[in-house]
Amino acid sequence: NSDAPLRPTHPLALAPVIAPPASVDGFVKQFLANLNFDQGVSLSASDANDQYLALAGTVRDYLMARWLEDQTRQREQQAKTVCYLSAEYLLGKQLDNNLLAARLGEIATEALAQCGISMDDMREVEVEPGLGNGGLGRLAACFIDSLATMSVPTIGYGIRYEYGIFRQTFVDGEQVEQPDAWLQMGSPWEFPHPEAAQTISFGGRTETYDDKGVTRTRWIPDWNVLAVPYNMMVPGYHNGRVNTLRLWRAVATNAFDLRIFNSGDYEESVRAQTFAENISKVLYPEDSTPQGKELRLQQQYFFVAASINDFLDNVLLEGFDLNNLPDRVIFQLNDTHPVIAVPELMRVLVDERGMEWEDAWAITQKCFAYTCHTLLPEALEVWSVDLLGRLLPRHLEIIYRINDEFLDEVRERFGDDMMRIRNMSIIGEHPYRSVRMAYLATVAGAKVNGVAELHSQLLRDKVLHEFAEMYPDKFTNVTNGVTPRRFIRLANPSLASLITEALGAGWTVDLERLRGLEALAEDPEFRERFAAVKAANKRHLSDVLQRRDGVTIDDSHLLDVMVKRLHEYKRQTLKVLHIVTEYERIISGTVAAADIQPRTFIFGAKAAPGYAMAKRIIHLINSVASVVNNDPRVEGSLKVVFPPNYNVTLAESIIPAADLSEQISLAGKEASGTGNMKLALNGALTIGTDDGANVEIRQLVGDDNFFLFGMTEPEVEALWAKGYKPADFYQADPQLRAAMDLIASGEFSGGDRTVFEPIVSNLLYDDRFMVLADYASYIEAQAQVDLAYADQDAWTRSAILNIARCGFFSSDRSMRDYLDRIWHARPLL
Ligand code: GPK
Repeated sequence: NSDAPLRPTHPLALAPVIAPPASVDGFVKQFLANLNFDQGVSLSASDANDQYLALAGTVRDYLMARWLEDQTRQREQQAKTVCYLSAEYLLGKQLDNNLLAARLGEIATEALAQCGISMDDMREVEVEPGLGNGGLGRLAACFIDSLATMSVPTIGYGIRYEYGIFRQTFVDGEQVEQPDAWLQMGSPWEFPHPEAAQTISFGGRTETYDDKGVTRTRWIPDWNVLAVPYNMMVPGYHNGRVNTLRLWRAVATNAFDLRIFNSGDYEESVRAQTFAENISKVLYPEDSTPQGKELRLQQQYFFVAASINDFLDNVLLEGFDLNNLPDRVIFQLNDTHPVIAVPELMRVLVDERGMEWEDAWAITQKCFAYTCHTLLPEALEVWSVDLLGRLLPRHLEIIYRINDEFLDEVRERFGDDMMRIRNMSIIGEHPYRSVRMAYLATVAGAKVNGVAELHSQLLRDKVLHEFAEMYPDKFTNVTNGVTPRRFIRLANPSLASLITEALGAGWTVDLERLRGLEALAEDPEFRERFAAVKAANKRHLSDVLQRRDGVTIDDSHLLDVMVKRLHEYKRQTLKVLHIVTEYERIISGTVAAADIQPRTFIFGAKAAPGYAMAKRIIHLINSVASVVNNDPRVEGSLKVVFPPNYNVTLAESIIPAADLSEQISLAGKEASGTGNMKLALNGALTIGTDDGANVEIRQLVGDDNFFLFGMTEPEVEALWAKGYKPADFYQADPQLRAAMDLIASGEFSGGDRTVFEPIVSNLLYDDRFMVLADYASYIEAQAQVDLAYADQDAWTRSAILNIARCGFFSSDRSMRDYLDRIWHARPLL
């Protein structure tokens, strides 16, 4: 009968999946087939972009069998899955990473050479997907790399933004943002699955109805969009595993209205489509400060609703008993952006799956955990009840009920303490009624973690202390980490070879093995080889910058690096004051240029487009750079380089070349930092405050190999309590006065005193981040840096010790901590 399934007769069709042969010949054939059949060009007619797309397709083809096998394996084993919910993944380029994971680097390079193509040209063509802002987004990318490498069944869920983080350009020293059209030339690493789209609803109202004598609630939304999944491979390193990153794209449910189109109103006919597609149009370029934009809440609900329903509908087997959900999944909330997932899971369980509220709540509380990434109060997201109720009326009701029951619990525990209840309520009343997303996440989550020891401590003691009192066991720490594959093995291949030669190859997946370098730090020959690697990395950076921006750096200079988002709490202005101080000391004749340690200062920093002070600081850095770099009096002694559009790709060239890592935030403000880890692991010495993960770096590398300065967090608090007057510090310190006066005089702004006046007066009369209070200590520590650098061999020894002792900062270790302390999931067999 014609309904009977066809039985495969070809032997190939019986194999689970097929992969091309792992040989140069096999690669050439597959590459040419992709070029001809997928790109539709012959080799002789192809351009670099065609070749890149075919190459990426070829690498994909090699990974495909493993990916498909892993999907089967995960379905069969039904093991607990980590669902990482993150609005950002700052992935960086994929080609080298995937070649490395699949051990295809040499084969592919040779195969391309046989086709007359250079791998370096292919690397140039690739555009990095900038689907994140900074540390938080890059952390998510490191985490999924580690989870794949550790064979942990994971789905990364997020948003496929059509435009990622803006491309930064400088016009007369000021930041100008350009859209990041990263998809324009094709995006070979993703697989769209329109057939697996989820419908996501918004707006409308709720109503109650009678269901066989039980009163239930349902949501009658008034508009919806389709969420189309785009899957990306997340290959583990050398372990044959490939996990999935699933990013959602918003598409209109009804493409356009043909009737209106035919009537000639073309704009109106596509209005609905434009509206829907705006949801995944662009990444919000905010870092640490949420903007209360409706579209942002739409984005958040859009991606978490799609993710949760995808997991329940498509990942779970049919007939799965939802009472067992906590054994099958943990949804990790990467900051507050995905927290609307909590009421969404409740809504699905109660309204759609008919579960009792109490049962659903017990399950929900076991399925979520929350990572907080900040200490700045203004960065804790809140949504006005007004907006939330309009966009997601049922979710607001659910949040109210969660809060009512939670506050009953608070009363039971602590009595009718109005103050406490007002402080702990998920609903805030001032300045307007709003939902405090961090509190909702804390109440709903099985665990709440900070991202470095000090940060987790301050969360317990300050930001969330009343919650910590109520639920002491909920709070834990997982110190951040970074992937050694991308940030050592790929970014710093010469260092990687040196380490492998000394210790064997195992360090890439067991970074504590770097300890073995401690003994080698005492070996003069090894130090010499390390110094040669550092110098070569500086020359490589110089080549990159020459090609990119037409600037060079001198490999005899101390390379002083400050790369991170521009934010007042990170204190790029303190770095500028140091540079201006050095400049002023030379031009005023206080020191001879010949007597100072030559330095090149490198900045990399984007400012949120709406953050006026941050943009002004960028302008100041560029202005100082242009004066310093053009003044013959300091030529050969001081240079300031600020390449535009700092991103993952540029980080991979800057970090391996760095001598000095600037981690100079005000103590108690930087949650962790991860650039600090990357730089230390590449042999830069840190100058830093006792803040974030700097504390742990210093403990590990030792005081002799770290330049500590500035107030501690308790000292910061004490100074605030006493009353901080920055102008007093200005008055008391002639060197500080000279530097500030030079900026105020218009020296760096063509004589115009108004341009940087807001920066100067902010420092003098407000200075929320206590730049002036830490200035003297910073300058003193920088003098120590100069002294230390004068002894090159001792410096090199310290650099090696930094690497040897920082194995703890592998994101593999972070993942083990999450698995042990929070997720209780296991690697797949
Ligand atoms: C923290 F709150 C935020 C944010 O919105 N974006 C962001 O990148 C960073 N972060 C912290 O500032 C860093 O200290 C931390 O290392 C990083 O998140 C990852 O945890």
